[in-house]
Amino acid sequence: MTKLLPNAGLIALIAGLSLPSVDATEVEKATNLQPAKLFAELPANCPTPDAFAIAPNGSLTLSCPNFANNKLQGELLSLSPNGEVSHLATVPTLGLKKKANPMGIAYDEHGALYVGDSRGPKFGRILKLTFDGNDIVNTEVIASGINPNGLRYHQGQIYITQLQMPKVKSAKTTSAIYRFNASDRNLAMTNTLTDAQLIFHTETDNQGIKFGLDGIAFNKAGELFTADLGDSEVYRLTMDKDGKVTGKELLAKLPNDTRIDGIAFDGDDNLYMAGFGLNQIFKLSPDGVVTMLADYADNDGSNGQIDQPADLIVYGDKLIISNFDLMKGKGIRNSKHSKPYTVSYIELN
Ligand SMILES: [Ca+2]
Ligand SMILES: [Ca+2]
Ligand SMILES: [Ca+2]
Repeated sequence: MTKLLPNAGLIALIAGLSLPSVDATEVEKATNLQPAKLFAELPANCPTPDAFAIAPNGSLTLSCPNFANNKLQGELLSLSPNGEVSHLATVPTLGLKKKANPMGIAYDEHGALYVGDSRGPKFGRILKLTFDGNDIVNTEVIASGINPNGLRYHQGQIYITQLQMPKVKSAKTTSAIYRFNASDRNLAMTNTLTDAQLIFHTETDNQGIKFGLDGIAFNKAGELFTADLGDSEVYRLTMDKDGKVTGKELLAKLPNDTRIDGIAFDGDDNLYMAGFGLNQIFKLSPDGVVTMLADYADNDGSNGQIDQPADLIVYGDKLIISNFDLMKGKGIRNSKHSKPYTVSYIELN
């Protein structure tokens, strides 16, 4: 059975961040809302950085889907702890004509990298890259026929978010989470609700922003969390022993224009959220308190300014944030895609 427990007080508080009646014990606003610094300036082959994973050697791996320039390839960059950038690998196209669009990425305990190749619902797929040092020695397809966005690896399983399901005829936008075994190969998905690997789906109420489940993360206890971008909601999901989602609990509801994208935990189970729409970063504490950590005006990303944050990761004592800086339009604070291409950080301690 699906349970939904909206925290009415929290919803009211976040919706009214500027209201004097806000109870500061439940929702806080950090005193310095422009705390971000430049972690790395990215090369010309990474104009739209997306997701992060910590590599076996302790460096950060960054995915570059490069939607801003289709003449580029899909790239993976390596960032050292002090922000030095080097090229890790070009994501193989495996016979397809168009470049790969690597988005969500995660390493397993053996050092293989799973990549969400977001090339549309027909040709999109999950790849497994096996490395020898910095060289890709094998690329395999776990599954295709889905358009992955967020991706996590947990206990031998790969979990991905499916932002939209255009084949599902419903009044509202349908989106989903799929789960694959790391040992799966060449599975063909239909991108409909009949796929056996689909473990959860939902509908996005806000039809002004037709994107659904995007961010995905596990806490220390192995509980699964996800964020609906169009509704700017964060859920905790419960799964049965077969991995099917049996319940969802609403933990936070932000204004729709926040557009929560990537989410990531720290070691104390604080959940950080990338506010893609309005250049904001939020923190949700385990006891349900939401703090706005960053709030940036429209900018070009220089000096570490948050410029359309897509995803984030806790890396040592830093919260590292990718600046996607591409989408614009109604309700989106970003007005222009431009250099510099950057990764920002916020000091956590
Ligand atoms: Ca995302
Ligand atoms: Ca910008
Ligand atoms: Ca920029």
